Amino acid sequence: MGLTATASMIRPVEASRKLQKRAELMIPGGVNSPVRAFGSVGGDPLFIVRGQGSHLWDVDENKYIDYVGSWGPLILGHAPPGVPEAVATAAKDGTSFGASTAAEADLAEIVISAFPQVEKIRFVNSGTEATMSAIRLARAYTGRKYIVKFEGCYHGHADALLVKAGSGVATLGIPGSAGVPEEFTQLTLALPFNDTDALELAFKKFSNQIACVMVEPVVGNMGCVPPLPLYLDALREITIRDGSLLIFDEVMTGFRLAFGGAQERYGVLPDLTTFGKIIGGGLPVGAYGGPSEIMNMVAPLGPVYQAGTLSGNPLAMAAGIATLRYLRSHKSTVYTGLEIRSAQLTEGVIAASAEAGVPMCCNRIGSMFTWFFTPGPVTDWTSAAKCDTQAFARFFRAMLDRGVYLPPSQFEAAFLSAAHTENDVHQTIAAAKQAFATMRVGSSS
Ligand code: HOZ
Repeated sequence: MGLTATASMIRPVEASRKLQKRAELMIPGGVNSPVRAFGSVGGDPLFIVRGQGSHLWDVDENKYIDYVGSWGPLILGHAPPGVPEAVATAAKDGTSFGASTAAEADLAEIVISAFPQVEKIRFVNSGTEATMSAIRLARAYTGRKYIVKFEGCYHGHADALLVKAGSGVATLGIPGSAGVPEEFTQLTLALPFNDTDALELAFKKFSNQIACVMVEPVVGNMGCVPPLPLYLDALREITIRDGSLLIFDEVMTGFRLAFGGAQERYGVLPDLTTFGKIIGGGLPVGAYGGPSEIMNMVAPLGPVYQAGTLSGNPLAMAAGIATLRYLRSHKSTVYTGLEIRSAQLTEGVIAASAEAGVPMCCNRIGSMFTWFFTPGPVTDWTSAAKCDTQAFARFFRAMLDRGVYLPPSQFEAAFLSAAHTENDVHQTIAAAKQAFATMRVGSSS
């Protein structure tokens, strides 16, 4: 039941293991982002050689049905027709200029057309950059210092946001990060998600001092946790009442839950929106946007400084344009298909868990979901933290051995893409049935 790296009985892992050992000599933990190290699930981190459609192949020639999708952006699957070609065409003309190209306005036009509240947008290189810039802007616009975030939400690794964070921070079970002076987080108020009373209280105590409330409208970073009915409406109402800005971090949900993101799906419009890698078709991109009145405060028009040599780089713009144009012209079929297959998949696995007597629940919104190893319900970080993470680890490894790649943490959302077929869904449910059979009490697989 331990999490040590024992060789899989079912699939070869030698080549991945060898590469991991080599990487560990030069890169902390052998990885360039902590959750890739499989620390909470055990076993050998995968070294990927190729992705196509719904599948990944590793260096040991194992093939997996992929439900990570590069942590969300690959809504069309790996290397979908048109996207690699668009990147290759752009690359032939040069990879980066540190100067403007027409593609930036082309991508801006598509994002703005999908998000009515976004009149202007600034491209950056990651979700982390997007969220920290949006907060700087909110503070400048309101002239206030405090920010509100929610326990279990993760908005990248900027100092002020590493407070009771989800994702890798929750996975590692640490409260924040060393190297962040206490003074840097004193202006961050971390409240329980889905708790309107807690928010009311905070606004009472810090009336006219809170610059913004930043939230993942559907949380993906403590696993998938949707807002309770009318919760987002309450956030909207309370922030308007106090003159604070509401920021939706749609790094995961933008273009994923609907073409217009969670704000379209729930009908609640924030002041600012942050975006991530999906708008770059999986290449390194982030963005933040909102009404001109607020965005015009960003340099060079206004006093809020934010910059980046690679921001709006032509390769990422090309991949983003190709991805979003495809999504826009196939909207109804893509999102309907994602809904149907994701429901089949999640319900099939939960039925199998019930049959096997494994206490579990599932949260799903559209093609974003998590199987939690707790009877549930999971509505916030307190309930998510009740999960049996050891059971999740055993399930994760058993699924991997059967050719299914899930996020290597209980506290990350899984994603289905438009490339996943009914056959993938059936295979995954069959794998889950076998995985549950290996998880009987006392089993060490
Ligand atoms: N930001 C990603 C979603 N939680 C996790 C990926 C990573 O930290 O590498």
